[in-house]
Amino acid sequence: MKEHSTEISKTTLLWMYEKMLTIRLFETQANREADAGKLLGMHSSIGQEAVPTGICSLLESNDYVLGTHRSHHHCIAKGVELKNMMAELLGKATGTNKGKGGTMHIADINKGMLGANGVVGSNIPVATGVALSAKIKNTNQVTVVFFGDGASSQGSLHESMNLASIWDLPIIFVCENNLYAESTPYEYAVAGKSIADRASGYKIPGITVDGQSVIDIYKSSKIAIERARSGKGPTLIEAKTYRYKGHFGADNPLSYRTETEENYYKERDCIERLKKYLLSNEITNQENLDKIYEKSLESVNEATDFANESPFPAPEELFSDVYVSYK
Ligand SMILES: Cc1ncc(C[n+]2csc(CCOP(=O)(O)OP(=O)(O)O)c2C)c(N)n1
Repeated sequence: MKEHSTEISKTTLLWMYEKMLTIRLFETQANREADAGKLLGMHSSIGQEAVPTGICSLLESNDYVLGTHRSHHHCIAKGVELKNMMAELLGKATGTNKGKGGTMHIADINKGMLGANGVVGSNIPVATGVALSAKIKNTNQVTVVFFGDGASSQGSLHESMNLASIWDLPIIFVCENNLYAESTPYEYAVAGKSIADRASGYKIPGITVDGQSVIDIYKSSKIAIERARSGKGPTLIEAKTYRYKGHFGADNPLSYRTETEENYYKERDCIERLKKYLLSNEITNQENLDKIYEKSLESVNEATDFANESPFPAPEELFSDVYVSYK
């Protein structure tokens, strides 16, 4: 999905609405599958849908995205098939990674999704290398790497921002600041409080944006993507967002945060906000939004049936795909 005009077209706005809704419905269903004991260790991105949706609405299909342990929303926004994603979550042979990666290691190179990754901060230097490769090969591709506020204090980000700056690499560092790294508040763990401000030490733009507003994300990332694509170098975007659920499935009862705080963010829900915008500006009507809901739900239900009906990988597959042959 790409968009070149300054204003956001109706097509893009509706695309963003459908994407965010699909991510939420997919994750709601994935949580049900987890509750039924079919998958373990799922990190939900519910609440954070706007961040990759706004950015990916501007990317070309051959641009690259790299994610984290919490990456279902990155994958869906970049266009990975729901059927293969759900199958991967359930460890099935039809999954994006033949059922061997699971929820934290989804990748689909054909869609430009180079991988989620369970090791915090580890994809940032990988993405920097990907951007370096695009620059050397002069392919005009942009790389976007997502990470959390916890990862923002890892050395890997700082080394990567430094190299990306001196080499003017076509990369966008996107921090989804959901206020907590597991149960550690970012206000405690991030010196200086602002993650965006850290960019100034590397002479690159650092932008703070309301991560609950897909329109604000779109506008900020448009500037960053144009900068990267025109050879001017990287940008760091800090998107202030919130995960509605626990860090992962077993993180209950969330005693490290308050109901007042949760409600504050839920009242600014990204899907509801875009819906209000679309209706109050008469860009669409409720009937059309209902149709989008039905379509999204159907695609998630189809993906779930596909995943549940798919076979597990054969035992003899255990040691295949471990190493890549470059013959
Ligand atoms: C190198 C490394 N250290 C610790 C962990 C354990 N761990 C998994 S997720 C997480 C918190 C990450 O927080 P953040 O970067 O803010 O991302 P979020 O979970 O909020 O999306 C930690 C410490 C890990 N997976 N990898």
